[in-house]
Amino acid sequence: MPANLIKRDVVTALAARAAGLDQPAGDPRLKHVVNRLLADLMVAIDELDISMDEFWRGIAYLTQAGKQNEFGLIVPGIVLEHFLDLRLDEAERRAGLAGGTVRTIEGPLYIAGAPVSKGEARLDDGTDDGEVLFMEGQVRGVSGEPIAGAVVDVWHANTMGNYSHFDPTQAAFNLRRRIETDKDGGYRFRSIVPNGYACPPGSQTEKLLQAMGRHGNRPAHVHFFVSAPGYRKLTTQINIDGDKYLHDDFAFGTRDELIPRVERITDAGEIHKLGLNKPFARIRFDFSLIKEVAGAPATIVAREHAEAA
Ligand code: MBD
Ligand code: FE
Repeated sequence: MPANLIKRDVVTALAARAAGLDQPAGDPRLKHVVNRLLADLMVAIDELDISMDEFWRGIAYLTQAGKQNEFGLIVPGIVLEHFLDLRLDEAERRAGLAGGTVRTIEGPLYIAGAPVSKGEARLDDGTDDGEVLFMEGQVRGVSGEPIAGAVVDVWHANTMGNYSHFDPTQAAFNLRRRIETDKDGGYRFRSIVPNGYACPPGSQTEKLLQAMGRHGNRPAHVHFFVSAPGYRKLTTQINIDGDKYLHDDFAFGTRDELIPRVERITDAGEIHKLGLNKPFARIRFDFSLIKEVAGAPATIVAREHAEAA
C-alpha cells in the first residue's frame, strides 16, 4: 500500500474521540496523554505504511511480553529508562540543583524489604564461591557533611548474573541488604563480585534485541538506593571495572562517574585480618546526596515491584 493515505485532520479527529476529549467525564491528564500517543501512533502507521500483518505481529509481541512480565526489561533495553534519567538530570539542573553522585537506572529487579543492619552487613550467604568483595564508603551531603543514619539499600547479581527472588535457587534476600550508615556516615559490606546480567534466552526482550542486531548483556554492576531524611533519594549503580560490556550495556546504565577502581588485595596480612584465605577485591565509593528543596522534581518514584514472598 502507499504511505500517507489519511489526512492529518482525520487522524486528529479520530484520536480526540477515541481519547474521550468530547466527554466531560474521565481523567483529563490521561485523556490528554492517550490523545497524543494515539495520534502519533496513527501518523506513524500511515507514514511507515505498517501492514496489517506487521501491526498484529506487534500486538502479539506485546501480549506475550505482558504475559511474561517483561515490560520492566524491555523499557531499559530500548533506552527509555535511561532517557527518563536524562530528563530528571536536566530538570534538576534547571531547578538549580547541582552536584551529588550521578543517578542511573533502577532496573526491574529490586525487591523491597531487605534485611536492615547498622553500619555493615554481609550480603552473600556463602554458597557462591565468587571473588570476595569488600565495599565501603561514606554518605555525605554535597557540602561534605557526613550523614549518619542514611540508608544504603543495595542489591546485585550472583556470579551467574542472577538476582535472588527472580532466581528461585537463591535464598530470600541473598545479595540484598539495607545498611544504615554509622555516626560518621560510613557503610561497609562484604559480598561477592557479581557477574553481568543477560536477558533470558528466548525471552521477548532478547527476541527484540536480536531482531535489531543487538545483544542483551549488562556489565557487572551493583545497585543502590541511598536515602536520608532531608536529602534527595539517589538511585544509582556502580560498575565493576574491566567488564567486557562496561561501555556496551544493553540497558544504557553505565556512567563514567560510576566506575570506581577495584583494588585486588593480595597481601597475606590484610587477607588474614578479614578472616579470608585468598585474595579479594575492594571498592571504596562515597555517595553524595543533594539536600531536598521544595518544588524540585521528585526523586522518589512510585513504581510497582515484585513482592518478597
Ligand atoms: C538488570 O540487572 C538491570 O540492572 C537492568 C537495568 C535490566 C536488566 C537486568
Ligand atoms: Fe541489575
